[in-house]
Amino acid sequence: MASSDTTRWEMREATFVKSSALPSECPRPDRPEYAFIGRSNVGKSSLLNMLTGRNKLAKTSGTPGKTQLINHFDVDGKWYLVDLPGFGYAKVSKKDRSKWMTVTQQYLRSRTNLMCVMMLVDSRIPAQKVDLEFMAWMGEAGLPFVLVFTKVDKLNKTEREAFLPAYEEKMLEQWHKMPPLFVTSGNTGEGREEVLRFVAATNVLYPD
Ligand SMILES: Nc1nc2c(ncn2[C@@H]2O[C@H](COP(=O)(O)OP(=O)(O)O)[C@@H](O)[C@H]2O)c(=O)[nH]1
Ligand SMILES: [Mg+2]
Repeated sequence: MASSDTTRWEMREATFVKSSALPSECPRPDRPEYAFIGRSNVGKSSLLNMLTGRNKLAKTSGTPGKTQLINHFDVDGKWYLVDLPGFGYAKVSKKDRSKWMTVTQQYLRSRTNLMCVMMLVDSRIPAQKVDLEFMAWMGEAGLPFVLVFTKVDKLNKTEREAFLPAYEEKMLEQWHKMPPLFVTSGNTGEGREEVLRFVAATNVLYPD
């Protein structure tokens, strides 16, 4: 029953499934899927590790722009977490950036099992044009997404009170209302329960 399933949010085991260069190489879309997207270095791999409680599941790195593949992780044999290549890294050539955009948009459009995109943004950085443009594209494509603020452990008290209203103000120039949002830290585990509860509640909507 849906109502009881949403109370079971804790996950047991996450395992790496495969890395794909193209959407056509991805695992069969036979279970609900959640994709992490965001600029290089925003903390995608760290968040994935934090959620799954496995420090080295996704490779994290101080060198941005490293993940160039679509990485699928299975959670409890029930759903997929997907770590997508980061975008917007200054040192990546224009050609590589447009290749990234093509592959990513193809992936997002073709995954029939994609429940929601998790758009990661760094809580220390003001709303970025590339991020806002990408969200606009998702809106037009009819792709549901949530906002996940990362690295909140790096904020002092004043910054912590200010970042969300500032981001909302910028985003509401473009949107009527805010999407669901989560405030997280890969370092402290903040936001883990909220994100996993959201996934559990959304998994219930997956057609059998
Ligand atoms: N303090 C802090 N550092 C983080 C957090 N998440 C990621 N980082 C650091 O930010 C850098 C990029 O993280 P990574 O997960 O590889 O980003 P990705 O490129 O989006 O996958 C690494 O040096 C991480 O240690 C966080 O929540 N808090
Ligand atoms: Mg990464």
